[in-house]
Amino acid sequence: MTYFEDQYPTRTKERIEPFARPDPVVYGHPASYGKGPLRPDEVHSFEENGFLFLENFLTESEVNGFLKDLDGYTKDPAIKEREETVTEKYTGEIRSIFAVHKLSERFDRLSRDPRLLDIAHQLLGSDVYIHQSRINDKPAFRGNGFNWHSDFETWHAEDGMPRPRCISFSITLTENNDFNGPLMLIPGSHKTFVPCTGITPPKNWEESLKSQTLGVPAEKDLRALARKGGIVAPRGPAGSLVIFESNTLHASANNLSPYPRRNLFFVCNSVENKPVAPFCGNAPRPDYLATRKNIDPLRPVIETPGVAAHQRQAYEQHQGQGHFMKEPAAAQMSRQ
Ligand code: 6CS
Ligand code: FE
Repeated sequence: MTYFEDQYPTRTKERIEPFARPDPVVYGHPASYGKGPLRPDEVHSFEENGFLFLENFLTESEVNGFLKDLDGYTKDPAIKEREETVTEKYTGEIRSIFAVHKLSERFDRLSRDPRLLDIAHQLLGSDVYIHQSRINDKPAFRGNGFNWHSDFETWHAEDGMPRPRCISFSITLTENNDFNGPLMLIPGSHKTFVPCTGITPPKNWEESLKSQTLGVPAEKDLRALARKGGIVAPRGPAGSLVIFESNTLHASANNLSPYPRRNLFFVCNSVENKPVAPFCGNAPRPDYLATRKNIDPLRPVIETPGVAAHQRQAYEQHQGQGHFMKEPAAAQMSRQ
């Protein structure tokens, strides 16, 4: 049986000092960084900062299609009752809809669109699958924010994700501006793993998805990393894309503005990094939060109208050229 040593201890009683992540950010040899939709300088920027911001990634008509679906969901009582839908603690409004790629053909296609998939392959150096998808809907005037955290810290502790070989694609379905609680990131924070104190209670997600208290770094650790890297809040029109590394510290403030903030997220995890038993010791979270069943590599939907012929060719050439890195056997070590 393969065991994994816990290289990222967290959710402990006693404090553990932050440490440099032992794993790479971008997989594959730097000489092959250019093999994919991102330019080498974009790959280096992602590696350095832990995120990349691309404006106008989707066309207005594509965004309107997603918004039409989302409007339908927010008006549908059956969607609100779904286990995968998280509502706001006090207003009862929809806060997040998980497993959105399972809800509609349109979202499923986007999760397999080569414009995203090829970037995931380029950065993670392997086939990928959807670890999690969601829409975070921050309504005008009342949308609540998200506390500072590393997604990987939660996915490692509560989902058993062994290593940070995972990226999030966040697509803005509405403009993200100074006032409606845009995503804030700490550049460079992805290179440091910040263990968090506090034992994880069973079914923690029933609380944490409404208001996260566990897995929030200590203020002194946040202050130190923000002092080193600053804080950036990518703002731009609907259809923009933020690609961020699974361990990049991020948060977002409440939305007191009259402008809704609706962002779509797809999380691509390497097939070399499939979840094992949760490192916090609890039972695994539901599949809509962390895919465990039927983990098949994502294959492109290349008849997507928006995909240009050259992307299709690039994708097809990319296959079977050994660009993908297998996890070195040594990485799988005995688990205490
Ligand atoms: O627990 C999770 O998986 C979710 N929680 C946050 C705050 N970000 C990632 C993810 O949506
Ligand atoms: Fe997050």
